[in-house]
Amino acid sequence: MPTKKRTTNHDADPPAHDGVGAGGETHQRAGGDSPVMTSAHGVPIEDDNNSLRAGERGPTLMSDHAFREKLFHFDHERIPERVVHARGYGAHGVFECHESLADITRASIFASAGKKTETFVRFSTVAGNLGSFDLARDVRGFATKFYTDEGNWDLVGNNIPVFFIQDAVKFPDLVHAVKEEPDRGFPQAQSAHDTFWDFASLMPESTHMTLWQMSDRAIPRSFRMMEGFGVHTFRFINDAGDSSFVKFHWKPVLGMQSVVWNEAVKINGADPDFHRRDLFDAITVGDFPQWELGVQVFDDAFADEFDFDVLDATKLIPEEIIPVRTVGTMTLNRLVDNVFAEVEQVAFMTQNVPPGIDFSNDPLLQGRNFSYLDTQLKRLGSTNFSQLPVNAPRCPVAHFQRDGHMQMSPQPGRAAYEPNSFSGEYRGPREVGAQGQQPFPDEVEGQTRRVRSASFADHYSQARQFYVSQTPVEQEHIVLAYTFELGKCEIPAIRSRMIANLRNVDEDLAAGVAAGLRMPLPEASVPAAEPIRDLPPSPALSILANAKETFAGRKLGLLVGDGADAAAVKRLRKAVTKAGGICEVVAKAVGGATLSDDSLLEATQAVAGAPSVLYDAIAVLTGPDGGAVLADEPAARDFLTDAFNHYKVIGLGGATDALVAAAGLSDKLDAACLGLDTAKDNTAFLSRIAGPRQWDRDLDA
Ligand code: HDE
Repeated sequence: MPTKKRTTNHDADPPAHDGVGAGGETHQRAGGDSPVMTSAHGVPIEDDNNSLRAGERGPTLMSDHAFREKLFHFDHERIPERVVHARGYGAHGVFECHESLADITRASIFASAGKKTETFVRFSTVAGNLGSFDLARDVRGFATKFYTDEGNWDLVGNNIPVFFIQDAVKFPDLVHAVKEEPDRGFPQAQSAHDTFWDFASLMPESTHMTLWQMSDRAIPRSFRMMEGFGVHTFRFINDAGDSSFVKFHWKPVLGMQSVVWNEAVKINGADPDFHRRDLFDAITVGDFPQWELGVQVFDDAFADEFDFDVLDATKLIPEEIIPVRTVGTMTLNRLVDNVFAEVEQVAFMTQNVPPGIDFSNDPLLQGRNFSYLDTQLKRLGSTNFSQLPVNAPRCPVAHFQRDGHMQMSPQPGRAAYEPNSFSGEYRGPREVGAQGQQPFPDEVEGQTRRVRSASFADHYSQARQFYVSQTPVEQEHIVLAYTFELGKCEIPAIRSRMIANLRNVDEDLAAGVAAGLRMPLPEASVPAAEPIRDLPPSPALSILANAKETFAGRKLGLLVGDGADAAAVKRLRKAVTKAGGICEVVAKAVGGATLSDDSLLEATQAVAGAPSVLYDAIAVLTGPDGGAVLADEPAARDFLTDAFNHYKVIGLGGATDALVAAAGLSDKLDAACLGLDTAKDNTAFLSRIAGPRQWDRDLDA
């Protein structure tokens, strides 16, 4: 992997700030490379350090327009944050189509193999506010804007293929339940509190989604290592007007990885920006994240015979029944220039679909199609938000919509209406019939009623299928997660009601949670529909069963003590880089460590600021002196103990005994604690870190 650094253009030794204004000649250049500072209206600024005063120590004057403009703009810098998915991070990219899908969709993005379309992606957590932390146990948003040549397509998905509710009318309730409790303003960015589980336990349709949310899917290692899903059933429509149903999937090329809960809790303290930093760093060094776009395409006949309603967003279609066909690759290859302008102002809307893609009658999707347009006006304050660079289509835009706040376009033409009898430049655009976006001519029948179809009623069978598709380690994590979250509920009846629902999913799961909480097992709740008990496991649903043997895109924390063997350090760093990973040097002080050959190895992090939770695996290399020094350093001891408790692979080279003993691990080292003294050790270590964590490690020993 390249190890290019992002240019900082940093002046290491700028002139000291003396509070005296620039003054003097300012018309073209202020000095060096700096352009002249101006007001928002282009007037050069005389002095950006002192406001205009009447007398040297007198009052500030209203006539200081430059000062007033600066404060005025600052006072209005904030816009309302998103009501959900407030905390996010994004990047630009490109989607490349692998094969023509013209037989099933007329969407131009899928017209031919090799066709490229610009994209912008925003990843997010759901519940937390803009300033919350990245490793919340939460669903991740995975929203993609494709700037197609027939208009924008926004695939506004999540990293979990199902949702909490079936009807959009319950969305405000769900969000109010999961957000901070209104009478106290906490807890922030988490579902581990009474109101969320009160709602979830009273809404059995959310059970399947809570299984996913309590699984390791909700604590991903990286945005780059999680799947994405369009969730709803959509429609493809081809040139002949034929339609098929389609579900969209994103599969990360690096494979899926998650962290463990105790690690997530600590990452939030050590680096609340863990996920955004990870994306930033990867793109900066040219290790561009990639996902394959996949589709599950099916027809009405399948929809009619499937055990569940394909319009129900609390259900998925197992890949073993309808395989995911890979149709293209997205590569994120460009960071934003300005987070506010792009990540905050990007406006995703489910209703943005180009010709060839259409909606199904999923009641959740139908509700979203109202909500997203509405919310953008609230957030961005003008109907012209579509003109912001990140939102603007890359294809021509022509209509008779006019004016409004912040109109950027000097729209030409005399007639701003249709029909008109002008010609040429005055005439304006006209609709194009067959070329335009045509709704699928769906047959609609039945009475106008507020009703939930009986075909949506089985809330437990797929929840159970998800659970039985997990490896034992993953099942244990789910039990622990429910136990943790329900343990944060103060009201025992809420815990009990949730466990009563879980009994309809899996008796061992319910019993495990009840035991974890030290509560009696309640009676099972009465399901709305008798669950289908015998759905077969779907292996595609497990993260661990599908893990890739690779260290690519991951990070080794190399703790180096004074006197460490210079050759061993060099060998390890080279091998990790060759494997596509990053080797970050950590030392007692950020200034670095002195190696056996007396060279100074600079560190990226001091160990006190770089706990091992920031790394996928760790290694310690030290000489006799350094080992003892590190043993005296609490953060160095925790570095080792935490890595061990998080089942990580550990490499130990040189005189590490004192540190290992101080970390309390002398008698515990197991098969995933490997030596690092020889080239052969190095190879074995590299191959081991490409594999899974040491899940069967005995933490009680
Ligand atoms: Fe959203 N959702 N949502 N949602 N959603 C928003 O739009 C909404 C749902 C998702 O990075 C809001 O611009 C309703 C499902 C993502 O900018 C809002 C319903 C899925 C993002 C909104 C849902 C999502 C949002 C808030 C129930 C996965 C972040 C700010 C019917 C398929 C997009 C905004 C970004 C954002 C409404 C349910 C994904 C209020 C009414 C299901 C990834 O419009």
